[in-house]
Amino acid sequence: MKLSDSEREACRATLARDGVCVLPNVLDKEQATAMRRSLTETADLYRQKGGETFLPYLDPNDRNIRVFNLIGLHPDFRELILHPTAVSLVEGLLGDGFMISNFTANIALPGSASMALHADQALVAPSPWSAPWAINIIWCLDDANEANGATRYIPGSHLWQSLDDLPDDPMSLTQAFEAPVGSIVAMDGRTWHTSGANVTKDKERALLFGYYTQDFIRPQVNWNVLLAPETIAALPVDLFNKLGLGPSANSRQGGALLKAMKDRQLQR
Ligand SMILES: O=C(O)CCC(=O)C(=O)O
Repeated sequence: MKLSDSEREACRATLARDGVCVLPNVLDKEQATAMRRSLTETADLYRQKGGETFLPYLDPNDRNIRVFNLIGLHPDFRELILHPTAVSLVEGLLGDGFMISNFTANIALPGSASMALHADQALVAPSPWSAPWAINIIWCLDDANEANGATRYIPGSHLWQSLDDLPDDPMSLTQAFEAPVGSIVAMDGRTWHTSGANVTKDKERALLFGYYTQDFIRPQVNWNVLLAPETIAALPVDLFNKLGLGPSANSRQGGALLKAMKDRQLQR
């Protein structure tokens, strides 16, 4: 699905107002089912090789299955992270100099409970959080709703600039998003949120979290270390660059500044 100008504008307006915007039908049923299958296979294989999918520092019990390093573990996720609709939303908020900071999955099984409330931008940059420097693109590989533990967020909390702006009982302000399988949910990196509790008997909730930041922020993972050399060697050039694997690192703003200075000198 390619976003029309009016869809992009509507999403941008909702994101600016609430800090979250749901966009349905980005993947059709068949694509979402295939991606869900890839996720299950990836999680199973990761565990078979000795990887741990329960992370006690994140989740209160083992009913959340966490899969990190999706980029390294399956080619489908290498493609998904630069899906044109996702990129268009990311660029709408951050501009085209964004980098890929992380790509992870959280499958909330029946009985899973909420993690700690947090904002992802606050995890990677000091306050004040006065501009959007990060965004999550959440892929819904199952229907997501309040009962099965859809992400809970606080509408408008992306405008809070520091911990001082948090109210006394922020959890009471959270609401779950509702999004059918195949949707993406764009979430401003400053939006305070947490995983919901899955109180169903038998409904799983698989979400993927593509996390993108401005290029002056160090990614959450070190892709050079995390990805196998043969994976890096086979990456398409756009993904290679957006993972920051090329030789130049934090030089984009500097390049623009030097050019501006030169232009000024030429005018004298
Ligand atoms: O699974 C969720 O709904 C939220 C996950 C999350 O916020 C995180 O892993 O940082």
